[in-house]
Amino acid sequence: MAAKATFSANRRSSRSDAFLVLVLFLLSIPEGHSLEGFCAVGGDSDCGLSSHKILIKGGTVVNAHHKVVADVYIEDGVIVSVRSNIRVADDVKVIDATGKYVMPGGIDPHTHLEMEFMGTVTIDDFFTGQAAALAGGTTMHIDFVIPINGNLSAGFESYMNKAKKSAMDYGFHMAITKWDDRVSKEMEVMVNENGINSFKFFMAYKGSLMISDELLLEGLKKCKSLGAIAMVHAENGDAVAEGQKRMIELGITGPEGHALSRPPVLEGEATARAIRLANFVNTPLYVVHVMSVDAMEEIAKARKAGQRVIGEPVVSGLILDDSWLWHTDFTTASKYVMSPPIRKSGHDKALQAALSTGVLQLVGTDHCTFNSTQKAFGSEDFRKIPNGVNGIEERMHLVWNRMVESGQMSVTDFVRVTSTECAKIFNIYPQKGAILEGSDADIIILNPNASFKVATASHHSRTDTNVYEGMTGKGKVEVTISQGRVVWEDGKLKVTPGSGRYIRMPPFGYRFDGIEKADAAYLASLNAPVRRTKATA
Ligand code: URQ
Ligand code: ZN
Ligand code: ZN
Repeated sequence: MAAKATFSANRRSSRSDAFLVLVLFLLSIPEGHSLEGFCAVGGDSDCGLSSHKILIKGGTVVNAHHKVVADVYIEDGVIVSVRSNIRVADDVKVIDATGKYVMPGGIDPHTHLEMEFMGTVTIDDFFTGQAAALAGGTTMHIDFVIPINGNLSAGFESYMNKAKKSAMDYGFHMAITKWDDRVSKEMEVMVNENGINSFKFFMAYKGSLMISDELLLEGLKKCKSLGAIAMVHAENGDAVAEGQKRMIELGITGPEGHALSRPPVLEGEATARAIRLANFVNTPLYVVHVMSVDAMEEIAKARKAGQRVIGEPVVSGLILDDSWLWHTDFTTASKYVMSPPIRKSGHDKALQAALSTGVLQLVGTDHCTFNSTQKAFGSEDFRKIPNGVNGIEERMHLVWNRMVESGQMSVTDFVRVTSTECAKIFNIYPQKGAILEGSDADIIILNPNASFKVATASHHSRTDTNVYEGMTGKGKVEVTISQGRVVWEDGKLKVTPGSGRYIRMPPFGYRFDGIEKADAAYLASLNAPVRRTKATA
């Protein structure tokens, strides 16, 4: 019921607000920043803010549960009909999808746009990051609000401002970086008034974002009471600090020191600790950016034992290995610095297998881009290299190529791990993550016979490097439809700043079903307190 109420409330976007933001945005474009390929005020009619009527004809419509050859008719940003042989009037744009897959737009559960981090700010903002996303077939993302000096409301307000230039739908998780009564009360406001249903706890980044086990326990309890998903960045931050000291003492100051200072064992330890604490509290746990076999196996063990644990691998962990960090060119090596680190060859294959067998559930990017000038802040000391890699534009292509094209995953499972599961976990399904009548018209058309190539020269992110540079593969997103409008077609992007909508995510998603019954069973099993007769002296 709650999900339904949000479903329509989320649609109450104001076109005039969007137009105002567009004008303000255009006035604020820094000199030298090219708008080529993006919409401008007074551009052609395809670029306008008006909705379209679209018929997608003859494609294979893929949902996580089913695939079928059918037509899809869209009007006013909503999917109106999914069936064969839909007939339409002449004013409807018709797209022939014969021989192609028609799938829900990707939802990236893990991004950091315009985030202040390690003394700088990620280079992609809510416009450039989303433009890149749309060109790669992702139509919604969930970004992480970072509180300002621990203040959640100030952080939320700041991110709502940053997101005014959005060109597609987005939602927010929120980080918790300190604990007191005010934070606890503000979490209630975030969930009950501001549409946030997940909180991230950093077990690493000592001295900045890292929290203690005591705080994590308080946070887990609070999340449970609010029906919010607790998320963890799982690395032992104290041990990472020790590992960094060790590397510096050994004279290892380059990017390889990053990987060597925080080995898989530290990710495995923190993952196991977070899982056990979540088990103790009996609340769902979402482990972000699972990068190692060590962490994955802890998740597998807990899930096998019946615990509600969700594991999110990211594209970099699935596709890359750490050999790049040993590259002799600093600019090349430093672009691969992220945390937890990209691991040795072998971890990638194990994570792919875990994804294809359901041990891990959905794929994010952790899109957190810094350009080569920003990465060079750490040219003398790897501890100062801003952590993060790109991926928001490449995720759909790389996952398709590595998982589906290779035969490791079905097409329906591709939809599940890139879109549907995210919508379900964060309680916005079937508004998002499905091609069903009544769902939002966020749709991609993928041609399995066309090829893609990743190149900095042609990507849409603002960054000047790409960790997937030169990669090629089969399966190309030829059309992206966002909010019922074609925004990517024939290699051209038609996006409008200010047209994106904030998607509220209600609490108590399906991962909470039955928790109270499990709690009641636990209490009944205690067989305590024991009634005793008074001890006689
Ligand atoms: O840890 C993260 O998720 C962000 C803050 C930084 N990027 C990264 O290296 N993973
Ligand atoms: Zn993290
Ligand atoms: Zn992240």
